[in-house]
Amino acid sequence: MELTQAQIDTFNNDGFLLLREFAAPEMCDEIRTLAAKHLYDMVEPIESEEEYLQKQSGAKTTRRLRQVYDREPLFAEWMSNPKIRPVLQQLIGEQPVLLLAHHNSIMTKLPHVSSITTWHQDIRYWHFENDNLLSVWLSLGDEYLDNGLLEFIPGTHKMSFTPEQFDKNAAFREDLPENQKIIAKRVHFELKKGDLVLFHAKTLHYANKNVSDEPKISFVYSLRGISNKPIKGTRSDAREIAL
Ligand SMILES: O=C(O)CCC(=O)C(=O)O
Repeated sequence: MELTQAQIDTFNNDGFLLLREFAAPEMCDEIRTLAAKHLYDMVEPIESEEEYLQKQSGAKTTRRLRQVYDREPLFAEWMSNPKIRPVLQQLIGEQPVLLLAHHNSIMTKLPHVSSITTWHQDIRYWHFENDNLLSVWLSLGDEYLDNGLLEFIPGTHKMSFTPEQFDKNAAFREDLPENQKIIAKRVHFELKKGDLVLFHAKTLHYANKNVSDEPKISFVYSLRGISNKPIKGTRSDAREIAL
């Protein structure tokens, strides 16, 4: 598959691009079934809600299965899917490289116990020579506002912010009037099984808690352009796979 120039322009202008019905529903079901088993068995490494909220608590509510590339052959197959390669190449402008240190995850928002994912740029904890970085989000079921749908603020990947616009956890502060004007431009689009969202690592995004009765489960992985090297000695300087 190849993108049209209009789709490339949308990604470059907005910092995200939606591709409907990209992945086969049967594959999504298979991934979801395998993921549900890892979630149910709480197979480590896991990011918990308590860790995300920096709470000292013995309880552990799963928020994300980490390091999914090595968990199941089907997960690795999806992350190196040949159909998406030309799309990645078009958006990144050079050979894409899978980052196993970042967003190598199956995200979940469990009903009633999940938290809000505050406005943030993924790049906040990443360390590369430049920001030619993106993530691929695959919806494994219905995603809508009540179960924690992703929301984006168009154009924020091209904006410059001051450190004061973020809190100590690098979340974009909602209490500042200048930030509120930016947040007012938020957009969302409901997702169905197999839909894909590609988004730039600097695009501000957010997801509400899940107040529905079903878990929201999505697959997300990240890539860099081959010339955009990780900074030595940082968390980003880890195992990668050139596609
Ligand atoms: O909570 C979600 O579903 C979104 C997750 C997210 O944006 C992130 O981990 O960067």
